[in-house]
Amino acid sequence: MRTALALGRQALGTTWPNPAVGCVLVAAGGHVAAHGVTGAGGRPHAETQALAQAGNRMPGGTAYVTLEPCAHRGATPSCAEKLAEAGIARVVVGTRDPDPRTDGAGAALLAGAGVTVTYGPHEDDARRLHAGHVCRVRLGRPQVTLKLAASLDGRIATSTGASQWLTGPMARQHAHLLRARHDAILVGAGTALRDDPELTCRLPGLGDRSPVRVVMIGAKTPLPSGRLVSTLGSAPLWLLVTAERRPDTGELQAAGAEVLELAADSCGRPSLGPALAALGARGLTSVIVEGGQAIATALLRNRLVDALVWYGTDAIVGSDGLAAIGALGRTALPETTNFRTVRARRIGPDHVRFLERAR
Ligand code: AOF
Ligand code: ZN
Repeated sequence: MRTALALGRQALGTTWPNPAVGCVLVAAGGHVAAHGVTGAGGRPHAETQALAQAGNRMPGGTAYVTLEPCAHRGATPSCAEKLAEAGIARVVVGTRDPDPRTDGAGAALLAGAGVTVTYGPHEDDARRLHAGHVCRVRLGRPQVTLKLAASLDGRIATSTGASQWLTGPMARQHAHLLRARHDAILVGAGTALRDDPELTCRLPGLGDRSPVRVVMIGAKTPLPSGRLVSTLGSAPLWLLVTAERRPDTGELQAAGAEVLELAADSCGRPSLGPALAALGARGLTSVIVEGGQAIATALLRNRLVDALVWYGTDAIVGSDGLAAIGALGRTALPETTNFRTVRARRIGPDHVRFLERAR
């Protein structure tokens, strides 16, 4: 199961609108007969690929699958049917698939065919691997992870706005890996203008793993230009705009950017809830938010952040620097304990903490 989870994790960011499932097939004799992982764009499913590799070696064998095998038939039989047909005796499932076409029906189909089905081990890891898929199925929006790089005192820039070199090269490479493992990256137009970022994954060998770049356009913020536009050939660019700003986007659309029109909030920006729902409807299962302060604060205020990746440096900037998070208007202390650290480690001279929303 750990191998299957690792396979799934490697495919994160490449399989949307489908989950990144990993599968390991062990033949009756106890040796690994095949591996499979969901294909780019979501098809073929992991089990299909593994079964094709295993040929006729599976009677009496065991399948380890990170997500409950699907029960729905498309052009081909469901994965649950295929596993049973291959003569597999036992299927070990990481976590249940909430997709209404499966949601227990995959396991039931297997059990009905005489296959033993068990859940776990490592169910927590399987849930984490498929959190984006589960979020999209249950809430209709992608899982939202907020990435921040802040000083010891929680500042993301000095009073002059200098922020680019806050964390060291190792933390920055790690952040590029995060980009590769998410379906999309979301920033506000202010950040796009100030930093002129590419928002691509530039790790050696992972150049083709850049996520969809999504920019939230406010009532007055300038439209993206510079690197986001010049790199349109290497990664998609989606613009979230209100009806009011839509007429401004013709040129960018002609250059290949996609424009999603949304209802405006009270400040004339696209409303966050509907914006995320629109991204979910387009198939995105996970987005990583990379700034700036306004969008991070608005997402937190609306309780739309599911996870945090918080890079910390040993620098002290002072209260004249820019705070990572703006005013939230929270007064009662219990309200402020929203996240818990699930993992933390050093990364070069810096630290990284992974936090999840405490349910
Ligand atoms: C599996 N194995 O590797 C994946 C599964 O549009 P379709 O027909 O490809 O079905 C998509 C659904 O299949 C998706 O919502 C999820 O429930 C499941 N994904 N299932 O058995 C896989 N990726
Ligand atoms: Zn399937």
